[in-house]
Amino acid sequence: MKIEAITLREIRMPLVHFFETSFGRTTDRRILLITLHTNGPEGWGECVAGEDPFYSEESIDTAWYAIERYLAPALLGRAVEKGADAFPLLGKIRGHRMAKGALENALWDAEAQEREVPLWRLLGGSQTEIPCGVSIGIQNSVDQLLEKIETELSAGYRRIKVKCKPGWDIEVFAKIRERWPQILLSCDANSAYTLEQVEHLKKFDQFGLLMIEQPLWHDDFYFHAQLQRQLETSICLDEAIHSRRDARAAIELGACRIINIKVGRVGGFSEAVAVHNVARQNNVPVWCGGMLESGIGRSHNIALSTLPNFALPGDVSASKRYWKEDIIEPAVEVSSQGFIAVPNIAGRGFALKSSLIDKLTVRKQTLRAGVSSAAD
Ligand code: OSB
Ligand code: MG
Repeated sequence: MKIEAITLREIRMPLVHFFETSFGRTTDRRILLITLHTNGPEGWGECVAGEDPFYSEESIDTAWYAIERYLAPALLGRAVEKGADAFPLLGKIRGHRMAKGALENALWDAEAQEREVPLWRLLGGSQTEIPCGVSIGIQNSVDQLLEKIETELSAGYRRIKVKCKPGWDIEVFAKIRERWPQILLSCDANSAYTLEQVEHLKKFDQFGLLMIEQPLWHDDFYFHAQLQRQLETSICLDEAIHSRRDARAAIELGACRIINIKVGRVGGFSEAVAVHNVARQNNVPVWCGGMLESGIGRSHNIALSTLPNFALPGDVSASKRYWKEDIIEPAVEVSSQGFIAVPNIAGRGFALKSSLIDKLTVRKQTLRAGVSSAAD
């Protein structure tokens, strides 16, 4: 396939309910979508960078810049065979993994169409249905949170993850456990604590949590390893893992017993599969994280979740939890048992709602081989 043009596009989508983490509240999403135009099929990718550089150093604006200025020019005009060919072509540019991931995933998306195989098969997946959990943000009140948990449990979700931070943790877990002593429950701190709070974090052990996600600094393994030695609850790393090498270092240091894989955070499908493989060789289970994706990112997360070591329910959930109307057809649905049935059709398995995408687009730019830049 020859990469002839790359379109960057920003869409705006209001969330059906705000999403709050220890680093802030999101009510409207600004999402960067990539279209990779080849001489064959057209591949789509979603950049999972947030509106602001709070989860990681990337944001939609830094991703746009990196793609326009450096990443797209490294791909345009190139003849490539497969999705995995993108990563080495982008290797000279440091960081910007979410921007790279959007491009690489678009190429995998095109490759799956060209080969007429489901994307999940191309990635090496084997699970035909994937277990789903939900991530529930910090709410205005504990009662509101309990109500949300009730709704998600009756919808069939198999694991509840609640966001936490100092002041929204022990008391909240106690209330949840009082009502649901047995459910699979985990928490995600998004780096809200320091090692000075170890005595406080030890109190989390009494709640039988499946894991505590990224309790300490976003870029740390060493102090997580110290913390893990003092906790019964398993630590799961999210923010800190960017590569297969990070995964190996974190596992060998004892910094975590579980890994959350987000395909954007590690720079695309190739590295996500590699992180999965390292974890598998070390008997560390993984699960697929989410970044409030639109249907394109969601369909790519579903494909990735079919790999064998995705052993725990992920944060990949139904479109309707986020969007009034998703940009794919059909929308992602979850069964009453809490599973997504993986579509056994070529490509990403979900069609695009092109006119809706056009309606939501606020900014668009197409870059062509040999042409410096053209805003449409
Ligand atoms: O840490 O997993 C996280 C959303 C935005 C940024 C970081 C995280 C999250 C989530 C949401 O937990 C997961 C989802 O998309 O449902
Ligand atoms: Mg997380």
